[in-house]
Amino acid sequence: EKWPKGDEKVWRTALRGLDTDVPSITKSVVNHVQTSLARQAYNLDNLGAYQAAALSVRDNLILNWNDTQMHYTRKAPKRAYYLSLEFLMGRTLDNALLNLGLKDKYQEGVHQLGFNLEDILEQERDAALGNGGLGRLAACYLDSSASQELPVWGYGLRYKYGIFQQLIGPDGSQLEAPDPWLQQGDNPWELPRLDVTYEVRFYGHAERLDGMKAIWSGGQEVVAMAYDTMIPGYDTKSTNNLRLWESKPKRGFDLQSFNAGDYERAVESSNSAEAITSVLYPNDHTTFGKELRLKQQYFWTAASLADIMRRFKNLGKPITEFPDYVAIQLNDTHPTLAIPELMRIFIDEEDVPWDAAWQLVTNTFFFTNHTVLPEALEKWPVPLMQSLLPRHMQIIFDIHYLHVAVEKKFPGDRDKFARMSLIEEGYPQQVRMANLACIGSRKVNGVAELHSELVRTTIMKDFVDYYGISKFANVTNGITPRRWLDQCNPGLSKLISETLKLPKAAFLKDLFKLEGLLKFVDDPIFQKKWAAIKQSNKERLAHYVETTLGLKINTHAMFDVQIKRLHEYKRQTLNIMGVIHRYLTLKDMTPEQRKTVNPKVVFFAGKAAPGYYIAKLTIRLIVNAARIINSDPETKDILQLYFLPDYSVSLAEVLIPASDISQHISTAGTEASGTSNMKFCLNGGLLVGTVDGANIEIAEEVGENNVFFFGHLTPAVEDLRYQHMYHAVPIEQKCPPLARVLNEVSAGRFGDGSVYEPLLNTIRQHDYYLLTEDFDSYIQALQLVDEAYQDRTEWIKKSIRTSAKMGKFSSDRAIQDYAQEYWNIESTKPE
Ligand code: GL9
Repeated sequence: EKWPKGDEKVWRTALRGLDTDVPSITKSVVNHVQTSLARQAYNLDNLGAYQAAALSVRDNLILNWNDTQMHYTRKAPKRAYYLSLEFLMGRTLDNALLNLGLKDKYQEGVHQLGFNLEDILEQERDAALGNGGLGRLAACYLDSSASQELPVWGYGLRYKYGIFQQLIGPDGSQLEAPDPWLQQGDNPWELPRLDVTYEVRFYGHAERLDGMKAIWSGGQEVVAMAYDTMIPGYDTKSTNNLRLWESKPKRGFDLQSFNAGDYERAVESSNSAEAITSVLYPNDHTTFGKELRLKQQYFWTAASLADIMRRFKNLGKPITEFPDYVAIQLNDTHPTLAIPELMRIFIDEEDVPWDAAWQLVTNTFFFTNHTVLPEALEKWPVPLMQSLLPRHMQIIFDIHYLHVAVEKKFPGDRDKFARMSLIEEGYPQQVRMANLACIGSRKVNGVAELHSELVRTTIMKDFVDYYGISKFANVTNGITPRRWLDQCNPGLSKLISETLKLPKAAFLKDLFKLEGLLKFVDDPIFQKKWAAIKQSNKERLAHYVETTLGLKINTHAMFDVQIKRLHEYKRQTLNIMGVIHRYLTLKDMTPEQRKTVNPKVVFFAGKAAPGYYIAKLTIRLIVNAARIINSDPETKDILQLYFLPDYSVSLAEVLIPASDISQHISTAGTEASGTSNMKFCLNGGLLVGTVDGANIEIAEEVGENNVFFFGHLTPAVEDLRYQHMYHAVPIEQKCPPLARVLNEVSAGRFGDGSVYEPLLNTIRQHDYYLLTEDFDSYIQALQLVDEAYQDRTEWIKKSIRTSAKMGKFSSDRAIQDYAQEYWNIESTKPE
């Protein structure tokens, strides 16, 4: 058949693509107002303007996306797939404009139409399909993959409700409201793929056939439907895909029960299918063993693997070449069921013998661990798995027996064998997902040097003995400099570009180029410009706080920021106790003494898991302490305290560029990496922190004299905890200043003290996170921060040096590492 059909000349003109001059942009926006939105062009609000601009930008993305995907199909390179239950994307429009290089033109275009681009951008709701660092890391990695023209797709779930909206109640407690992020009308950034669907089975029975094969049948089937989100690369046409699955009932109604007159049951089964992708679980670092969560995990891995398998089969290659075309990264243990699922496909559907199938599987998967906290290690009860996924439970037992071979390598070491087992004994028995992920993957990595070392020496120690060290490596996390410098801090990005005499793309694609700034550290004019940008970012934050909370902030004070999920190990309690200590110290001073004190504003933001009682009490204490401190006429000019509700990616984009100092103060050995620490430094903020996670590598880059370190080191933590358990010294002796703070809280200085007893007792009693051990050195470190800030020129130099040395922490570097050392994939781009 002739191609194209019809008149070739007509086709060629029609296919010319989109013009991106300003008149074409305004025309496209107005067209979308009139057609896609069916609205009156002369009577448009900011929301309408946002929607039309988004649709217009999307047209560009779709064309690039089509070309990129077509190119991948034709060229058939090896591809990598990033399986993550969380993608914390934030807003898209600004990022898409910057990556396409169209921001200035859209700014001009919408201006001509009577709108302000900044106001339009504010209309977009965050896509908050993640809890924190792990989900935001996935988002940064997608940006870096596309920007480096790597054939990488993300796979996740399209939750109807993202992370809950946080409200603060009248008594200062966190309240949770649902986040119906899709209810703004259409989400312009996703393409529903009515034709990309797979059936996913639950329950039923698995019948063993000859050999290792089985037939899994019966039970309940639901449908997974794909929604595609375009991921534009920066300064390239390459546009990758994030495919999110939505669950739907197999048929609108179960006709059989409908016919039987059981209308209610018919509707019920349709409800339960939809429930699977209805909500993101809001827990971080804890697992609850909920059946619906396991359903989410299987639903997502089964649909993703079916999709990957279909794409592989279209290549027409023998099944034995699967790992030559497919690499799959498991983001934590959440997608570990992909391992038995791929075994099931190979054995039951593709007739691959067991050993060969295991060989293929273990050459396909790579596993990243994101925490060593024991409460985060996923385990699923065997009876639950047996009922929900009977065939997978068989396969896991088969892998388990195959794995019995470990006993041969370490004969007689029954303890070691028990620790390495896939099945934890007990009532009920449980499947250990980290062990399964480890033995089913080619490589295992942690997310910062210290963390990877802890993975090797603690949770994976026995496996290191068994497989050898080379299977266990490190990839230090990174952040995308597009969003976390250019987008959130355009002033700084512009100054850097002017100073280095380089186009922005040069350092945004090669962050090591920032080192060029070191030459200007002592240049007073440059210092002044650098400081002026920080100042205007502080004013931008103050404006935000004033318009949203109605509070006035002293922008000439030092801005001290701690923003992250509320968790005992992250020690927001240490911070708030430090603030109260500062308040009490100020109160002890004479008015004259107070006049010599440099003012400081302390910001907190972050969500607590809805069931995490102690974390929620910490929020309540911060909010109520803020009410007292901010209204104390003796101190309010020199100490202010704010808890900003509903922390999000968008709020981080305002807070981070405004910070002078930020806090990363986890008990040593508990924070795997942290990634906001990198974001603060990139934007010229300094760190006060413990010797933990990526703080250590940041200090290696910028020099220890530019970081305010304090506290005990990781090797001391275990012994200290042991002492606290068995030879506890009362807090009054151990740490009198902290004891005083606790007593003031207890005595009701910040509202009914009895409310806080359970929180205070975590410190008085076992003090598992060692606040009493680190408090004194913490206060000293803050003292040094105060002193350093007095010498403003020296501070600015530190700030410039810090930012200049952030090259290593670009997610481009991290993704290159994965691409070369793990996935074995190469860059490739459409013409
Ligand atoms: C985390 C670690 O706690 C962080 O230290 C790390 O930077 C990120 C990304 O590797 O992963 N692991 C984890 O479970 N979360 C992390 O942030 N939790 C959340 O995302 C809430």
